[in-house]
Amino acid sequence: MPSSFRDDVVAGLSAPQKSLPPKYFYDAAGSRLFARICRLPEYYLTRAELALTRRDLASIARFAGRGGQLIEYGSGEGIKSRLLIRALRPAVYVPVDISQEALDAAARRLAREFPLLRIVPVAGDFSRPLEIPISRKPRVVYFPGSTIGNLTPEEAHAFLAMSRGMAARMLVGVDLKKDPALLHAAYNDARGVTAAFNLNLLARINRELGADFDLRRWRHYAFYDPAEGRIEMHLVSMGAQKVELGKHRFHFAAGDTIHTENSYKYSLDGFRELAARAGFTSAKAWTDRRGLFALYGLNT
Ligand code: SAH
Ligand code: AVI
Repeated sequence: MPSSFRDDVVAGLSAPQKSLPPKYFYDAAGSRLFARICRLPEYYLTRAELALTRRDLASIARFAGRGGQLIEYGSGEGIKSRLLIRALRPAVYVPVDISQEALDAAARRLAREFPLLRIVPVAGDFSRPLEIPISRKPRVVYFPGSTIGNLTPEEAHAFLAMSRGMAARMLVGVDLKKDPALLHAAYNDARGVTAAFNLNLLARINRELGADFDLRRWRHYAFYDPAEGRIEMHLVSMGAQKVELGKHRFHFAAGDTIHTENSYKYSLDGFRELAARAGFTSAKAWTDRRGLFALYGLNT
């Protein structure tokens, strides 16, 4: 049975190391905050992926093939999608996103820009089996933005294997290992937008589930763990406090954290190995000029 937001929150806050699934960041407010993150000077990921996609668009389109079905997971605002659609001219575009608001807004914009394109949006959680309308045309799966980095390597493996069953080719955006200072800055921006994005998860739990998190008593904390190769995002309790959610009571001591997100960073070879384990026989990588980010073209 699919678990609900409430069940996931109660389960996550009941464990010894409290955690919340990052897919719940993206309500309407969270999707707007994420769109602001993408424009921050410190958040190089979006600019680097856009730059390499623009520069290598012809070769990316040759790899992906034209006129087929483009299935995009975690399409969000659809900025990169627009570039790809222009170059690939797919017959059908299937954006998949958990955020109904982001999905609707992007589909409306793209329909205006590409009036002849058949757009079939699917609102849902890509970590569970989803009904994706499959056409008989050649299919390519697009998973940009380093959203794969928010999955554990085991989940990423399962996702790649699932995609391989759906399309012979896949394009995946992957954030690369780099100077930890750059990584740290990207998740600790000076304007505090990432902090607001992180705290919005608690605000959403208050709004939708009627909990009573006092947002003034929580702090955003993000750090890079080089041994794990990941950014960890947490919310830290500023003192002993109790939070009520329906019949549940959660107690937090000063310094207790709720782990809200991992963002894995891969080496070029590390991701190639992951793709090979998931059954892709070849992996081509396009990188930006500073070597910060890679877009992989995977082939079965
Ligand atoms: N592709 C865009 C957005 C990345 S943000 C870019 O490259 O900038 C991650 C996106 O994935 C968000 O739009 C979020 O709503 C969506 N998302 C996160 N977890 C998801 C899940 N489990 N299922 C479906 N969509 C998810
Ligand atoms: C969507 N995802 C790839 C972002 C990331 O970089 O892990 C989410 C994010 N978290 C904090 N800033 C951005």
